[in-house]
This record gives sequence, structure tokens and C-alpha cells, in this order.
Amino acid sequence: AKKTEPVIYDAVVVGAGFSGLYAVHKLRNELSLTVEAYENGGDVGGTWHWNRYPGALSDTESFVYRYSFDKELLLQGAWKRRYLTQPEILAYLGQVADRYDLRHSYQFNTKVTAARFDDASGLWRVTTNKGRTVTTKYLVTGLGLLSATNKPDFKGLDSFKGGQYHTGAWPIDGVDLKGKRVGIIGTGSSGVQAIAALAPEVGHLTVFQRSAQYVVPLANWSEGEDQIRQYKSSYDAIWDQVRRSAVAFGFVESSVPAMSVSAEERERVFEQAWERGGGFRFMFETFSDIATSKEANDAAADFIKRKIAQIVKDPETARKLMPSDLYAKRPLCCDGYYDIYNRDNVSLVDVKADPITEFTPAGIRIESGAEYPLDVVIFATGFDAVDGNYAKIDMRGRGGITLQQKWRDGPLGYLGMMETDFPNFFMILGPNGPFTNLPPSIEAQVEWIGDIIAHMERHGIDTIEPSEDAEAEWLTTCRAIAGMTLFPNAQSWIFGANIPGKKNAVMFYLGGLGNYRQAISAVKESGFKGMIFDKNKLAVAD
Ligand code: FAD
Ligand code: NA7
Repeated sequence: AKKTEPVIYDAVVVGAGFSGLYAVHKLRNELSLTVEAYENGGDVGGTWHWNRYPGALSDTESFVYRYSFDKELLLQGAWKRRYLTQPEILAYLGQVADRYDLRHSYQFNTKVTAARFDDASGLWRVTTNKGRTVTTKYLVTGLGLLSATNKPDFKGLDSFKGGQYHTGAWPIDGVDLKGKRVGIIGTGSSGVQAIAALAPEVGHLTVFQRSAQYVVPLANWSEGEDQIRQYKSSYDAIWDQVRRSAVAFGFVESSVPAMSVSAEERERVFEQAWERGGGFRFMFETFSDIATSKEANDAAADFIKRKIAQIVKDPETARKLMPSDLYAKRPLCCDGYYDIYNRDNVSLVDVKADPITEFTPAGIRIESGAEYPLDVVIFATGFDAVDGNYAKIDMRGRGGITLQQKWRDGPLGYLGMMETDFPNFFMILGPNGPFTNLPPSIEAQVEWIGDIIAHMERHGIDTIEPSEDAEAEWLTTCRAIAGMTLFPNAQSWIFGANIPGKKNAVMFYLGGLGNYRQAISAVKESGFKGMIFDKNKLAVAD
């Protein structure tokens, strides 16, 4: 009998968050390719499928935390407040999946475990934990840059009798925390949101804080039909501005250096931004150089520290809450954050001064010997950012080179999307991509990837990969820009500093979305300069 040919897909897409969903739509619905997609979770949503902790919310404003590629979809947008809650975003992504019929391309609850490029055929072989291996020409991944959870391996974790949950892997059915003694480790973006939501709910909340943070208000006011109609009628202008801007948050970044104005004027601007709410607004809409000048940064930091001193009643607690680092991590925002520490049922433990030594059956013990009895511990300890999920896949490119070998000095990606020696492999939000409100960056990348693939299909090209020179040049650009900012001087996930043993590396292009879009369209306009087409055939011809 004739042997049946194995199925060869045009493209395999991995991930069903903002990135993967748009990639499936682009490749399958717009470019008419055959697509097979995998998602480790039980449904679409990505970040918003996994992060169901109380208080989970996007701090990008509702009018720009969404796709813009389909005007009709944009005009259907509905929301209630200035920021979207996790259930709202999850529902939105579900609607998107319905609208473009995306779910039927996906195998859910399926993890990609290996992906190998076959030099002879120029195709990828992709293996899942369901024991299936498929062959594909293009491999497109949207694995999430804040997705691989980081759970510190404290001594005695297993002995703890209570419940333990990570914010980024929250049980779908929720956790009943009413009246319980809850401990939370971590005060990053997830931590502050959860702390604010839990304090009024639980019996007692003990916050284990390592680094104190700068947190400005959200100002999460309700937005009525009129306001939403106004956004919708200005959407063309809004998205045009977003795409040209640096952080893509839907406001115009300041061009005024902090020290160019009087101290009184600075105070007025900071006060106004405090009232207006929003972390990125506070850092980028107030003055042009908060993230680049130490003096400007100190001025912003001092303003927030004075707020902490005014709000927090107990001086010892206020002292613990005072950040000592630069204001140069991802900016945080939360309504009433510092007020929470005036509540009787909330206590703050400074685990930088007095580190957690172990979990006991009853709770958490710190170095000085104090033990905190707890019913539940919440890990708001963040993510192995950017490359965390890539490291879990056995990925091999040309000649069997592994991604781990390629990234031994830190992850790197050409334009945040491609790798030398990994032909026809496209990452969405891969290393050295933009640091912004993410949906607009995801759209820019998916559209560029779609353009390349369309070009290849039109011209009968089998493989594409960046040249080593192009990749090295992009990395040099990313490093140079990062070096002009204060961000490398603060220890955070942005440079991989939050994971013990992880090499500090420049993992983002900090030049802003406008410049990024220009850089990637220049590559396209030049007929994909810096790319090598059909390297195999070239080798044969040599
Ligand atoms: P994700 O949504 O992370 O999706 C990746 C998916 O890939 C996951 O579902 C994962 O299960 C799947 N996957 C990974 N590896 C595999 C594998 N090997 N096999 C199969 N499936 C796999 N961004 C903003 O711009 N503004 C915000 O306000 C904001 N708030 C955030 C708040 C929180 C709590 C978190 C965690 C993130 C936030 N982000 C925010 C970042 C957010 O991740 C992005 O905005 C966006 O959702 C990323 O979409 P994505 O599709 O690229 O990745
Ligand atoms: P973050 O911002 O990485 O925050 C993690 C927090 O957990 C932070 O306060 C860490 O302290 C703390 N942490 C991490 N490991 C430990 C250990 N071992 N002991 C004590 N405390 C620890 O993650 P988030 O989830 O809040 O936010 C990530 C991004 O997702 C966010 O920026 C948004 O974009 C969405 P540290 O500051 O390292 O001292």
C-alpha cells in the first residue's frame, strides 16, 4: 500500500495570547497558509488566562490595551473603567478568537517540547508533550515575555501545611481567602495589585517585601459611553500617535527636561501626574529625562518618597516602604497602595534586612527567628522574563546548535524576532524587542513577519535568516540605547536580574515603538537587507 505522506504545515504557531492569536489570524486567514497552533493552557488568553489573582488588571489604559488592526473590532470595544480587569481582557481575547474563528487551529493543553530544524529539507520538526511531531516550513512563537513563572525554592516549601499559589498560575476556580491569614511574597506589579485587592478581604495580610517600590496612583475612574464614543471617534489619530510614540501608552511623552523648569513647576507637574494616575504617565509624561538623568530621576523619586511619608502613619512602616533604588524599574501604579499599610490587618516584613530562611509547617520563618503563622502563601515573585519559556523547549537550529548555546551570554534576537542559524523561525516579543504597551508592538511584529512570509511565498524562497552582521549590529544598538538610560542600574526583570544565576543582559530595545517601527520597515523597504535567503541553495551553488 502507498505510504501516506506526513502532513507538512506551512506554519506552526505557539501560544494563544495577544501574539499567537494575531499570528494565526494573519497567516491562516489573511495569507491563506495552513496553520497548526499549540497552547499549553486550556483556552486562549495567555497572560490573562493564567493571571487570575485578585486585583489582576492591565495598567495600560483600556482604550489602547487592545488590537488596532481591525477598525470594526475597535469600534465594538466596550469597557467600564479606565483600566481593564483580567476577566474583561480574557473575555475580549475570547471574542477575538470567535470573530476570526481561531480556536479551531489550536491544540490546547498541549506544550511544545522540542523544535528542530532539519538542514536537509529546510523544514522544522515540532514535537509536543502529546507525543506528536509535525513538520512545518515556518515556526512562529508567541511564548510570552512575562509568562514562565519564577517561584523561589525556599527551604521547607513542601513541609508547609497551608496553600501556596503563584499569581501567574492562579487556579481557574479561584481561591477562597476570606478571613484567612495570608502571606504574600513580592511587591512588583502583581504584588501591589494583589495586596490592594486582598487587604479588605482577608483576615490578616503579611507582606514580605524585598525591595521597596515607587507606586503612584492608577486613578481608575469609570469611563461612560460618552467618553468611550470620544475615543472611538478619534481612534485614527490615537493609533497614529501610539505607533509613533515611545512607550505606546496613548499619551504624548514629555519633551521637557526636569531641571529646565523651576522647583515649584516640577512640584506642580508631579502633583498633577499623581492626581492623573498611571505609572508610565508619571515616568514619561511629566518630564523627558526621568529615565535617563540621575538628577531628574532623584526629583521624581523624592516626590514619591514625600508622599509615602505623608500617607503612612507608622514611621517604622514608612521607613521600610521607602525605596532606596533609582526609580528605574517598570513603573508601578495602584490606587491607595501606601494607605493599605495603615490598616490594622496588614503588616509589613522587610525581607531584605531580615531574609526568609525557610517555610515551616505553620508558616514562614525569617533570619532573626520570628515565625509568621499563615493559612496561605501567595508568590507574587514574578517571571523568568523574555527567554524563560524558550529555555524550556529543546530548540535546535542549523547543524544542531541549541538556543541555549546561542544564548549562553544572554538571550538575543535580531529585531526582537529572528535568530541567525534558526531559519524561518520568528519570535513575537522575543529578546531585544520594544519595551512598550505591548499590543501595538505585537501588531508591528506580526505584520512584519506576515510581510516577510508573503514575500517568501511570492518569490518561491525556501529559507530566510538574518546575517550575523545584522544581528550583531542590532544587539550593539540595543546595548547602546540601554546604556543611555538608568534602567540597567536598577535590579529588575528587565535585565534578568530577578532570577538567581541568570546572566544580566540587555533584553530590550529601549528606543521606543516609533523608532522600532522605522527600523523594521527600513529592513523591509530595502528588500530585506541583512537577511540571507536560501542559504542551503547558496551552499549547494558554491
Ligand atoms: P502571553 O499572553 O504570555 O501568552 C503566551 C502563551 O504561550 C501562554 O499562554 C503560554 O501558556 C503559551 N506557551 C508558552 N510556552 C509554550 C509552549 N512551549 N508550548 C505551548 N504553549 C506555550 N502588558 C502591557 O502592555 N500592559 C499591561 O498593563 C500589562 N500588564 C500585565 C500584568 C500582568 C500581571 C502580566 C503577567 C503581564 C502584563 N503585561 C502587560 C504583559 C502581557 O504579558 C502582554 O501585554 C501580553 O498579554 C503578551 O501576550 P503574548 O501573547 O505575547 O504572551
Ligand atoms: P516582578 O516585578 O519581578 O516582582 C517580583 C517581586 O517578588 C519583587 O518584589 C521581588 O523583589 C520579589 N521577589 C522575587 N524573588 C524573591 C525572593 N526570593 N524573596 C523575596 N522576594 C522576592 O514581578 P511581577 O509579577 O510583579 O511583575 C512582572 C511584570 O508583569 C510587571 O512588570 C508587569 O509588566 C506585569 P525584588 O524587587 O527583586 O527585590
